[in-house]
Formats: sequence, C-alpha cells, structure tokens
Amino acid sequence: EAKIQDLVPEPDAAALRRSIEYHLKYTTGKDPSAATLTDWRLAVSRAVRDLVIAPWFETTQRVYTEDQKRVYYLSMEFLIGRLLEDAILNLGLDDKLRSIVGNFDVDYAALLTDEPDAALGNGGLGRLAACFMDSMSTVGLAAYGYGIRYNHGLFRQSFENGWQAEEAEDWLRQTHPWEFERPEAHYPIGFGGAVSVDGAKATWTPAETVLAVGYDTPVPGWRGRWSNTLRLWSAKPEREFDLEPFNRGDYMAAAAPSVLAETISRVLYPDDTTAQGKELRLKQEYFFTAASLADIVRRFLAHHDDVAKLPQSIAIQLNDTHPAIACPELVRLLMDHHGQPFETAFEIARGCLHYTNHTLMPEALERWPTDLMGRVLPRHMALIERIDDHHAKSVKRPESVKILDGGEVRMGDLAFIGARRVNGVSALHTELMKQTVFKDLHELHPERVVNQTNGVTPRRWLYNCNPALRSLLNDTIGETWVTDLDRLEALLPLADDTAFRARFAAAKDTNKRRLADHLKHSMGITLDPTAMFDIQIKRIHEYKRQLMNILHAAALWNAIRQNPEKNWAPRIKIFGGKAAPGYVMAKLAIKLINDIGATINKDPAMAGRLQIVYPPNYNVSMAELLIPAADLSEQISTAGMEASGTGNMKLSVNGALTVGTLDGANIEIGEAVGSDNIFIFGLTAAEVAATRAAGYDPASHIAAEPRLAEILEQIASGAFSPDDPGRYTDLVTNLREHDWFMVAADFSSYWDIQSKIDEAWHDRDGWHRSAVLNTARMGWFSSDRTIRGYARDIWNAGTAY
Ligand code: DL6
Repeated sequence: EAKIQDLVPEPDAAALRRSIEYHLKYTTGKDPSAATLTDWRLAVSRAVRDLVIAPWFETTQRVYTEDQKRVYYLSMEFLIGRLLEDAILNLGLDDKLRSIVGNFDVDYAALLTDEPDAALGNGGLGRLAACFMDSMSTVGLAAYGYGIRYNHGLFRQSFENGWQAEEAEDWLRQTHPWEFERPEAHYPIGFGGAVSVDGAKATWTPAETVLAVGYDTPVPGWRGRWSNTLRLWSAKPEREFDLEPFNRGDYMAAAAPSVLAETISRVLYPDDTTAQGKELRLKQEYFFTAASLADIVRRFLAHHDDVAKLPQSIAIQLNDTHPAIACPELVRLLMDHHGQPFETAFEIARGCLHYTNHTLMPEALERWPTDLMGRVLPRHMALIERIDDHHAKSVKRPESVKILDGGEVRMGDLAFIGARRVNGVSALHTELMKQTVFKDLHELHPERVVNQTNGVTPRRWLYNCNPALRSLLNDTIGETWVTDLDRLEALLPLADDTAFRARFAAAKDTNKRRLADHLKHSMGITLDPTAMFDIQIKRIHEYKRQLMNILHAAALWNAIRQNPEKNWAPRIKIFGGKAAPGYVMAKLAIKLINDIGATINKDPAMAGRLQIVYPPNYNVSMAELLIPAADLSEQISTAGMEASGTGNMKLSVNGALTVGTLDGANIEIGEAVGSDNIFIFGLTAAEVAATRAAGYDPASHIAAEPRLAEILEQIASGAFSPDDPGRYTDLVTNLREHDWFMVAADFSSYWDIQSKIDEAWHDRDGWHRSAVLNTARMGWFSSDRTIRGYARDIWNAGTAY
C-alpha cells in the first residue's frame, strides 16, 4: 500500500529552482529583472503549493474509495495567518529555499513576511479552527473546513494619539496563491420571500438569491502525508448586472444585483458589535451554513442513496452558535427536497450535528428577533417553531427549555437541542455550562454535554515560530515531538541539568533579541532583552482585565519612585490586542494603557526598571514573534469568564511562566506544570459567584488597598491625561461603584503574586528550571490530542496516524 507521505517527492534544489522560474514566467508573467518581491513570493508559493497537490488528490481518493466517515467543521472564522512559511517548514524545504531564493538575489525573510495575514477571524475561536485544520490533517482524519471567504478580514489597528483607529484590511488585494476557485461548486442561497403549503409539502420561494462559490485551499498535514480541504464561500450575484437600467444609463441600478450579493461575504464582523448590521450577520451565517450543507449532502448522495444513513457517514461540528441554523436547514433539505417526514428529518439531522460552546457570557450567546428570522428565513422560522414544540413535547418541564423566548430565537438552545453532542472547551467551562447556561437542558439530556479541552498546533506554535527552541529540542530528544507532543516529557530530567538550562535560556534570549530588533525596526523603540518580557496578548475585553495589568504597572511606577533603590526586577510590560470598534470601554482601556505607558516611558527614573510597550495591529504573525520571547504570560481573567484560552497554552509550551487566575484551561495548565511553576492568584469562579451573590462592594476593597486607591485617584484627577483630565472619570467611577469584573477584589492578590514573581526572577536558575518544566509538561495541550478526543468521543471517526 502506497503511503501518502511517499507522494510528496523530495524535490531536488534544481527542480525547485526551475519550478519557481516557471511560475514567475508563466503564471505571473514576469521576467526576473522586472519581478517585484511579491511576484517572487507568488512564484515561490506556487512552486511549494504544487508539492502538496498529489497528496491532496490521494487523500480525497482514498477517503472516497474507503468510504471513510467525513468530518465537516463549520466555522464563521478561520484565523489562519500566513501560509507560505508554514508550508515550507512542514515540507522541510526551509534550507533549500533559503539558498535558492538567495541565489535569485531576493531577501528570503522579506519574501516570507511579504505575505499578508489571512485574518479571517477575531481571536480564540477562529484561531482554534485553524489549529484544528492543521491537526485533522496531521492525524489523518477525513475532514473539510467550511467558512466564508471575506474580502476584508479583521480590521487593521493603528493608534492615533493613543486611541485605536480602524482601517479596512485588504488581504485579497494581491492574488491569494493558495486557493483554487471552484466555479462548478456553486449553490443558490435564498433569502426572504414566502412559503406555500400544500398538505404536508411546503415550498419556499425566496425573494432574493445569491450564489455561494467555493474556493478551496489544501491543508497539508505534517510532511504532507495527508491533506484536507478548507472550502471558503464567496457570495456572487446570480447575474452580474441588469442590462435594461444599463442601457438607460442608470449604472448604479445596473450594478445593484452584484453589490447586494457581494456585501454578504465582504467583511468579517468584529465580535461584540451588536445591533448594527444584525440582518447582514444573520444572512452571512445562513449563507455559509446553507452552502456547506448543500455541498455535504451532494457529496454524500454521489455515493449513497439513502439519506437516513447520513449520520453513519458524516459528522458536522458547529463552531459556536454561528452555524446553528444548520439544524433547521438540514431538516428543511431532508423534508422539502428528500421527502422525509419531520420527525425522521429531525432525528437524522440531530444524528449528524454537534455543537461547541465557546462562551458563557449571555451577551455573546446569539439571539435573533423572531420577526427578523421570519422575514429573512420564513421556512426556517416555521421549522424552528416545530422543533421547539417537538422538543417541548418530549420532555418534562418544557417551559424552562424553550428555543423561542420573549420574541427571540435562542440560538444556543437551538444548537443544543439539535445536536447529538455539545461540548465545552475546558474542564471548568464544561462544568459551568452544565450549572449555568445549559442547566435545564443538561438535566433533561445528561448524556449530551462532554468536555474537549482546547489545544494548539505544535507545528505553528513551537516548531515554526521558535526556531531557536526547535533546534535545541531536535538536538536533545529528536524530532518526533512535532507529531507526538507528549515526547517533551523527555526533557523533565534536564530541568536539573545546568548545561541544558543554559541552552534553553540562550534560546529564550535569542527570541527576545529577535523581538527587540523587530520593534526597533517597526516602532523605533529600544527594549533591553535582559529585562523580564511580561506579555498580555489577546482581544481587549473587560473580562480579560488588561485594565488590572495596567493598574499594576501604574502602582509599580509609584512604588519604584518611592523606593528606587529596591532590587526591582526590570520589567517590560507588552500588550497586544484589538478592541471591537463598537466596544467603548475596551477602546478606553487601550487609551489608558497608552496614556499610562507614555507617562512611565518618559520618566527617567524608570529606565532599566519599567517600560510599557503596545505594538499596534496584533495578529497571528505578531503572535509568532511575541510568544517565543515571553518570560511571563498574563492570563488574568475574572474566574469563570474565560472559556479556555489558547494563548495561555502557546506561551507556556514556549517556556513562559504563567501568572493567572483559576479560570478556563489555566486550571489544567497548572495541574500539568505543577503549582511551583505557575503563579496563581485571585478569587476562584465559585468565590466570584458567591461574592456577587452576597452583594459585591468594590469600595471596601479599594479602601483596604492603598496602592489601588492611590492610582485610581491619580487616574481620576487626570495625572495620566493632563490634556483631558476628565477622560477617565466614568471608568474610575465604574471601578469604584460597580466593578463587575472584580478588579478591586483581585488587585491585592495580583500585587502580591507579582511581588513573588519579582523575587522568583532574581533566582535565574530557578526561573529557567520552571521554564523548562513548563515546556516539558505541556505536551497534553497539543491540538492533535484535542482532535483525537473529538474523533473518539463526538464524531466516532477514524484517524490514519
Ligand atoms: O475555544 C476557543 C476560545 C477560547 O479559548 C476562549 O476562552 C473564548 O473566549 C473564545 N470564544 C470566542 C467566542 N465568543 N466570545 N466571546 O472567541 O473561544
């Protein structure tokens, strides 16, 4: 039997060189003397892409021939970042290409970074989907990712006088060389209109139809031994333009059909933006879900004839509630197109569907007004009512578990009721799901909720982003850790080996210098690589408490000025992250970080002691530079609010020590690395809930913590905003009087743990020992383990490797 990895021929340098020349000339149509850096990048990308085509075809064929169960991962977001370097390292072509590209007199590093980030996601949820795609291919699971090919991904962030400014992102301006347009894979997707009923048969006549056109990107697993597909849908008009208004000279009206259609896949919604564009968001969700289901059913029927057998052949995973319309849509297809009665259709659909919940925050759980749903998707609205009734009739206490509630469709409940399995993304999160948002549904269906703790791909988040540590690991324990991350355990005894620790520390130092060089270049600032790099990188959100971190910086500034001679650990606090454009408090927090940062950074007494750095436009590529350079990882959410976190895993496996609350996957990370190698502080989730229930009073905490009282006073009086002293009045009042995220309650504990961290930093051997132990014990957090868990416990699907 031919192994798939044998199909990626190891190209010799001459062949690779010829292929690049070929693509430059015949695909891009450029002469080397006229080629731009981007022309070269496109040529190299195509030469590399050619190498994964054979295993891609081979995988598809094998899955068809063996009639393997296929997994379909439906996600509004795939935060994949850059693809070229990932593919090069995956195929082991780095050295060869560096020399070939150099011989063309082209800067190899510049060529790699010329690629724009594919920022088709907001944060954790979208990046998890990208890690899962990598892992599904690496473990050899037959899978498709389905999403939207947004013309504009997550906005570009800049700072204007310290305030976040947003600009449209434009990743498709140059050709995207990794995708193949599939004009033949197109589906009409309807909206609005009316439903006519004739006996048991319903016919939906939409008022408006757009075409969903697929674009396929191969996703090769490690060393190209298996390759799945990421299929992203782009919306196109059914007809490009109307001739009649054109002939009249009304060019706007002539182009109307295409403008309307293309709006659907035009832009990724930044999350937390509510109200605005609600209808468009619902249309986006239905658009990609309906296109994906049509494609899935078509593929199934090409080789099977009985739709009742769908659940044996396919498993569909809904990444959050965004594709939750899948349940009524699949029921609709089965009833209206395949003649199944409602009950059968619902059972078939439920047999295929599974739902991952990523947040317990009520404001992030989608709800659609019934009138909107009824107007945009009239057939689905009727089916949701029917599903709701059907479910209510089958359970005791039906009033507590209605999908339709107060004039709204509760998408979380629809997803739960329509799914065979529902999972949370960390042990704590799954428990809290059972106790809070899905309490009643869980009691009625106790077998349905399962946990699958998140993971991250060790390819991108260790092997690729951290060449210094990669070499050390390969030298020390061989390369098998790349697909078997538990192998990192072999490092355990080396934590006590002075020579190994020194090499480990040297790798960290290399990464810190790499980051310092980058920031020198991009921002013109100087970082001392011997200082502690204390890093918080994630979306800006009140529950993630970037505010607490910057308040700590301000308190530290006061303390250092009062006692400059104390042996302070030199710290550089680095922030990275974007706020949703409509999220006023988060944008104010950004301004506060920049205001406090400016004050600290210009104080000569802070030189060599404390510095604040906030590079704008945090994205996947920036994360690849920051994560390997971190000494300290800030994971300080209000306990009970961060579903899992995945940045926490990336940082720890790269040898950063975590300062964190007992929240999300921090708890499991703490269990893995050991309590001596992580800094835990603050209220637990149960204590947060009890404190709230008892009537939380932030003022008493502030009164008991003079450091916090002092900085709040300074902020309120305009010490950091002399140009606008009242800028933070509301923010401070909110902290003093409400403080929903319990910054005041946790501040003392945070201050104390940060003081312990200062002490620990001075014990260099102890610090490096803990850093080695973090890397050594993080193997379980590979997304390969997570995917094997889904395959076993949820999808009932096999893996080839
Ligand atoms: O599961 C992936 C990721 C978790 O690690 C984060 O803890 C969680 O906040 C994130 N959730 C989202 C979606 N919604 N909100 N808010 O991005 O999912």
